[in-house]
Amino acid sequence: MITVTPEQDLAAATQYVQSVYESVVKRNPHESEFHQAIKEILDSLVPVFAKHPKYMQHSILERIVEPERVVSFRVPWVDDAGKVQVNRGFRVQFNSAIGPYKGGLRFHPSVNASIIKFLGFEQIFKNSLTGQPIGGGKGGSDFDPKGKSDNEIMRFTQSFMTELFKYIGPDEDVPAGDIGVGGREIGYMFGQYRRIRGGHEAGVLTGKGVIFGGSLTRTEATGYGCVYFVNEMLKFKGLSFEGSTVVVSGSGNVAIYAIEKAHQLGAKVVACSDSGGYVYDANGINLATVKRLKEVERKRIREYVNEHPHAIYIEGFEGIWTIPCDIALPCATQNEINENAARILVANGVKAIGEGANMPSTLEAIEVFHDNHVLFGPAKAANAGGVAVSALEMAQNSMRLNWTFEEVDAKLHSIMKNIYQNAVLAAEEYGYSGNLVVGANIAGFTRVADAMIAQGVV
Ligand code: NDP
Ligand code: 2IT
Repeated sequence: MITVTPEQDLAAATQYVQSVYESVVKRNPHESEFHQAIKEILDSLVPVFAKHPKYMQHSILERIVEPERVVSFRVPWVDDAGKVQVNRGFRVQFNSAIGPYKGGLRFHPSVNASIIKFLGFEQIFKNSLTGQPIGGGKGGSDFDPKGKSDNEIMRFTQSFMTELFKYIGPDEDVPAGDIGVGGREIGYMFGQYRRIRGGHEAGVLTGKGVIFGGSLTRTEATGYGCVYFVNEMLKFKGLSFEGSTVVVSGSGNVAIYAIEKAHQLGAKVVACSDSGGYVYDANGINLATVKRLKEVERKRIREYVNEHPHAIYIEGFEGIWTIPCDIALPCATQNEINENAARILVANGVKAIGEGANMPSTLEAIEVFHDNHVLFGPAKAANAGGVAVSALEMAQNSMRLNWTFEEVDAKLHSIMKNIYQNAVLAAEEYGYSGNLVVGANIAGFTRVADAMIAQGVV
């Protein structure tokens, strides 16, 4: 009888993962963000394949890296000057093994197939981690909302939905917000969907206004959830937010509510940013000012110093990571912390990182954090609170009732604790104790993979 040693299992799994990665790169050339997201997950799954060859036998990886459907479409609209503008819209429906496709829409000039695919791929595992019945998807457009009038935003979103509505529905695919898409945009898209469909299908979008089916706490969920997650990591080491210095990048939806919760837990957040630059306020960021500037007036963060002259504004957002802090919460965009920024954070004594944004740290930066024993909460786990409460919004819509802010917040808190526990346990089970990247990827993957096996080759 031929016996297979654990080393041989590991070698076979490593080879399998490498060959799938190479074929993804070959079939999806020039999609660097997508390759990066695939590499991070695949590398951490090697021990799973070594221990459970059934996933290789069922070709789960080959299937999971290929989206179930990709839609790309023209979005024509007329600007305020009467000129016709054309943008490109996307929806990537990545995996529906455990529920309808679920994930945000991003409006940003950088949006392309690679970015939507990386986000959609990550979403599969994040959504699985929440324990809710939601599959993975993502969409968006290269439309730039900056400087557009309210009417232009409405015309664009209506045109976008006029095409997107064919592919979505409360049981098919449920979009929500992401960069450049908040309550206003969701409201206009919901209005257009309702008009075309001729029915009030509240569960088709999440992040809606509370008066037409939105969930209380959805606005706060990603930022609050990220801080709840980091709090679990800190507690494990006998640390806390109380009295700590925090740096948060971004000043959008995720950043604002991460700052709010960090302040509530007794921390001092000394900096935040937008794509133009960052503000440093040694007294602690005045959140009321940031909320008004960003949520109401839609202005630039540099305006903060006009109202708080003791604070300073520095052009260029990358420099924010040179500010000494105990806890860093990247809440702006992908790859905003590179290896060099990670080294500076470590040299300045950072103790914990919580990824509010999607894939904000490069693979090299993550390695620096792990090598230096910095507590690291990866995006899929740390920012899953937003989509988790989106699933709670879907549940409320199906039941035609509304939970209170406190009820939803309590559910969010317990979901974030569970995600932390599951990531810790999965990491331990596979011999990577304390590595939450590996733990989150494995815990998220196995649930989807088992559902795929149970449902046959589809
Ligand atoms: P917002 O549009 O509300 O805010 C984004 C913030 O990040 C803004 O301050 C923006 O500055 C800044 N930013 C965006 N792109 C860049 C860039 N290329 N370089 C530098 N700064 C940039 O988006 P959200 O807060 O919703 O999203 C932030 C991150 O969190 C994203 O990675 C998103 O995918 C992720 N996320 C969001 C969730 C949600 O529920 N909204 C859930 C989970 C993750 P400016 O205004 O100047 O562009
Ligand atoms: O990245 C994300 O998880 C989101 N942008 C939120 C998705 C959602 O469906 O609420």
